[in-house]
Amino acid sequence: MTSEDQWQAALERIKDVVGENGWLSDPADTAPYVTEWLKLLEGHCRLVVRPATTAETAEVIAICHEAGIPVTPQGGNTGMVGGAVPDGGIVLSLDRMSRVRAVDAENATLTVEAGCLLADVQKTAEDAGFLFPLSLASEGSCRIGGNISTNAGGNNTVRYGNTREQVLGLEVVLPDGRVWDGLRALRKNNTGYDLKHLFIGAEGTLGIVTAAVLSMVPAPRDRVTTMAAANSWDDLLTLFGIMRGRLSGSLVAFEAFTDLCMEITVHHIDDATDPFAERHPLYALMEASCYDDAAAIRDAFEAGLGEAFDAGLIVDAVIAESGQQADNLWRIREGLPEAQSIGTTVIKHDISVPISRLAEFVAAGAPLVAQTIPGAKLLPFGHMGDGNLHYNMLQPDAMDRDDFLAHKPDINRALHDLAVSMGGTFSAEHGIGLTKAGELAHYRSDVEMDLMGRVKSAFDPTGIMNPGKVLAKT
Ligand code: FAD
Ligand code: 2HG
Ligand code: ZN
Repeated sequence: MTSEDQWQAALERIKDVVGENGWLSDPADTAPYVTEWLKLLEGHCRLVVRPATTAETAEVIAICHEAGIPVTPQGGNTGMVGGAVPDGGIVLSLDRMSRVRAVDAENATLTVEAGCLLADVQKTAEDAGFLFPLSLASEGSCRIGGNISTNAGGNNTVRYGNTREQVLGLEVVLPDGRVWDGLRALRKNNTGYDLKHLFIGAEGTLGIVTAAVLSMVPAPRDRVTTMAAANSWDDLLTLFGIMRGRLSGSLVAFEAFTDLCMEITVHHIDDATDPFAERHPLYALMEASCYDDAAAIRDAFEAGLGEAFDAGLIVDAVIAESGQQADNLWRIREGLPEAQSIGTTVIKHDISVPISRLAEFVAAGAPLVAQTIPGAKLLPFGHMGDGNLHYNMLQPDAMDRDDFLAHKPDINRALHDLAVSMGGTFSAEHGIGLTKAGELAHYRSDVEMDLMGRVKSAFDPTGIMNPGKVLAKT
């Protein structure tokens, strides 16, 4: 038998395992699974496999292991770094594994399958009287297995941390088809290496997450949302310090964006309206959760904003008077990922630096962009309260798309060098995937790359799991 015959036979066995609703091969059906959300990369695969259970997933992976077929795991395919884009082999989509297996209110935990939409996980927690605090603009289409595999950040991390902080246990199909049942719902468990942390953020290179035990937090009784306008990043940084001091653990989000961001979302996104009478260079969107007295939180915000006005740090501010108004303020921020690329091309960054150096990064980054891509329009926005900025830029009016994108490696390197020189990193929340594997090898030390390579070969000695992602093909 040729290896092609062996592959063909293996693919037929996979089809038998998952049944006729569990696979797709027609290019019209597979297209959404091989094209990434950003539409910059298009992959190819022999089959999209959609198992309905962990047992089916394990059987499929055992066959792939035996035949040496590469596997690209996929959740909602909303990733920003090409991690779910296949280069041959099969796409293993978790989209049919979307059951909630258990809700334990006394333990404040949920057990869900990896294909649950993040929005459904949030709703399940809400129905049980809790909050599942992970919140991303993609929550209607990303899936919890994808969130876990990218250790997604998002908008509430100032208070609740990244996805890693919400995960207590995992069930994983290993690259040889065995199932690791680590679905423990424990908050304390010091029994050897904590294996789940290796799979969180591994971007599908070590195994397939099929289910997770997630920790819920008490549902806040209310929230207070406010937006302030400022003239400089330095002023916003000082404002953040004031608000963090006054609100302490109640501060959930501190997002920042520029006036061009405001302009493009208001222009492109339905229901996004500028709450201010005049335009300003910068805006901060802040939210606090109220577990006790909403009036006290509101007072703290008002006092903080008053202090910032008196010090000349902000020039205007609005406090939402209703949930609807709060949602409108969030609409501006959450519309940005979509709005920024309508009718133009965007080069994205996902850097983080110590919060104290964020304004310095913005100031030092601007001339680098001007030198490397004259005329590029800067569009920085993001999770200022975490020191994580999407230091994005739009195509200059006078430059065509291909010329603009040709500058990407140079501007990436310049800005990544800058972040690293400030004690920061080139990838704060989106991960490495395909597009940043070269940067990982460049910036991580030989010792780190050696250890990561050993972890990879220990879990996946034949290299079938998401090849070329995180660790570049050698
Ligand atoms: P996919 O894109 O399908 O996969 C991502 C990676 O995980 C791939 O490497 C894939 O192989 C792997 N993977 C997926 N499922 C599994 C599994 N079950 N087992 C093993 N590996 C798996 N990200 C943020 O961090 N913060 C944000 O604020 C944010 N906002 C966004 C807003 C928009 C509008 C969009 C489009 C994206 C945003 N993202 C954000 C990026 C993206 O939504 C997240 O990275 C998300 O966690 C990806 O989930 P997914 O289910 O779409 O995963
Ligand atoms: C966000 O924070 C996402 O909105 C997407 O991480 C960032 O589009 C981007 O660059
Ligand atoms: Zn982000």
